Amino acid sequence: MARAPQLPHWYTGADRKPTQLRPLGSDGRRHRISVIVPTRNEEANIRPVLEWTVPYADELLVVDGHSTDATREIAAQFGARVLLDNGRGKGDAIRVGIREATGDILVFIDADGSHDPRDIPALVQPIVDGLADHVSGSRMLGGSDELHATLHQFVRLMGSQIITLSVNYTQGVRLTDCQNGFRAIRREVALALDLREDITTIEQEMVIKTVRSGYRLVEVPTHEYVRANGESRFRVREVWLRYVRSWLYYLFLWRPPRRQALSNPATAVSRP
Ligand SMILES: Nc1nc2c(ncn2[C@@H]2O[C@H](COP(=O)(O)OP(=O)(O)O)[C@@H](O)[C@H]2O)c(=O)[nH]1
Ligand SMILES: [Mg+2]
Repeated sequence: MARAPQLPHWYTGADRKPTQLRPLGSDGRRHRISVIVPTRNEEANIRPVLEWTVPYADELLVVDGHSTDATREIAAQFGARVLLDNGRGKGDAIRVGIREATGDILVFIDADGSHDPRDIPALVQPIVDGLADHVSGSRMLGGSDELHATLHQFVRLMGSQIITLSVNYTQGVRLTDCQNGFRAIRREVALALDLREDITTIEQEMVIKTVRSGYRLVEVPTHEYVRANGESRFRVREVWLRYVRSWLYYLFLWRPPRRQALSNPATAVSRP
């Protein structure tokens, strides 16, 4: 007999109260939040994630990687606009989401239960308050249940730390996590970054391009929970070369385009 799906820890644990999102900027502008959820065969995980995400989303986009299970049907039941990626990976899905979203603030959250939707206000608030253009959840500040247990996870953590250190030392910043999938970003900025990566390397692409373009990147602690059911498709041995190539390319060879309308991010945030 099939086992009943596990609920994510944050859903059942009574650790914290839900937090409120205040979408009204200091200039009186009401920001619109689009939450983008990349999915691939997440029928066992997606319900609690969407249930607790819906209250924060003016628009909910599920960008699906051609799931062969009921993921898309479940997403539609939660009122999500369901789109398909082009079959190239999670980065592809994120780029589709950025292109299709209509909100001025985009939030990315995984569908596997690794991220607690109640952290969404903490990610969005610095943008609403005009203090950041891009807010990344940090597993180093918030803790991770997925990065420490096995040798594979340890290798992944070490790689991620080396990349973060290199960004810090070359760019004069003090980041702790360049590869988390839980983040919020102004849509204008996400478009201006002209993202190209097809797989999870898009996370470090977003962070490095944000810093090198001079946009304001802020980190907030977000805890990473173990995926509620099933297994991650991430395999270090399959993707490490793509990670190394994109890391070195965006950090040393890529040239940030001249910023035009966005040259004063503070003004851009408060524009009606
Ligand atoms: N649309 C889409 N989503 C994907 C793809 N691969 C993974 N995802 C989703 O991206 C999120 C993170 O994937 P996961 O396998 O947990 O990787 P990890 O968290 O980096 O170990 C989950 O919500 C997945 O369902 C893909 O090819 N297309
Ligand atoms: Mg995961």
